[in-house]
Amino acid sequence: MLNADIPTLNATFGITRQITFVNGPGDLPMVSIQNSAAEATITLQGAHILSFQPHDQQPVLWVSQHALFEAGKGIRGGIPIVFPWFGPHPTDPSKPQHGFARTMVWQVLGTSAGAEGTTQVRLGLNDTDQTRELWPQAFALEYVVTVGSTLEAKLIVRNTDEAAYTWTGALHSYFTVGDVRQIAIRGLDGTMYLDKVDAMQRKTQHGELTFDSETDRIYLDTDATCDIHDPALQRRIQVAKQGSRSTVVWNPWIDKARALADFGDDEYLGMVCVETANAAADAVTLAPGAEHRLKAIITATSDVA
Ligand code: TA6
Repeated sequence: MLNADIPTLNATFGITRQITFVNGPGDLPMVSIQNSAAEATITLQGAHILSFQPHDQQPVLWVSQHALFEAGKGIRGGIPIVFPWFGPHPTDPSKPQHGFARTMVWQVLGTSAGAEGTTQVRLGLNDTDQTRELWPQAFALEYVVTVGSTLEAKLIVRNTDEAAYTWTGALHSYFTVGDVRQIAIRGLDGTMYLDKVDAMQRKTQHGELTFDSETDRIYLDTDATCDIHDPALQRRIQVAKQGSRSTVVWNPWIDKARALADFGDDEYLGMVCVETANAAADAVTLAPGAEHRLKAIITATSDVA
């Protein structure tokens, strides 16, 4: 069914003590999920996971204090969905950066209480006149979010068109860290990357990744799990993935943070993006009727070894 008002969404898809539909920040309709393991919220605009917090952890996802919660605007933080192009549009700079999936209103397809106390929400987005103006292809997106002690986010892209097409995208995950200057990301040693802050030069990662300046990299041809080691918060966030050949790592550092209206000047210290992506040379081509599954599996543990 097409999205209705909050009472109708609750009557149709609510689950007692697990799933409630509410007006979230900026009055954007939002799914609020609670179960024995964790809490999470997802706005219907953008199918945007805003928060995920296991009961024994600090918030796993980061959202800026300056984030905009407005119809048609991207939200700075959480997990924006990037589709059908990653970064600027390849030929038309007037089109929105990172595509349109993050700013469209998604439909609720279903909710369920799963095994082992998990809770699942399924959201969908199909092409419309509005999307076809930006990108002429026909598609059906389904986003399956499973909340338990681990957060699983699976984006299924189905080509419902009559011809093959190619897309890029990402689950553009923003993570909370204690102090980005102290963290280390492990899992990318030996991986080639495009360095966006150095004219897209191709470079190779040596050892773990640490941060002392603006960092914006597309690691290519990697299906590795990444671990964010965070001594300040004394925890490790593991980002495992499926159907993803790229991992994007981003921290805007000082100057870029200041230049972004929806990003506090000092907030770069408390976040890092580790994105489950298919970008640049890892673009996905789908035959008519074919589908692709892009999945992030996110687990926080109190462990800094
Ligand atoms: O994924 C990294 C990136 O593409 C950066 O280049 C940076 O600009 C960031 O995404 C945020 O993009 P946004 O359009 O949300 O401001």
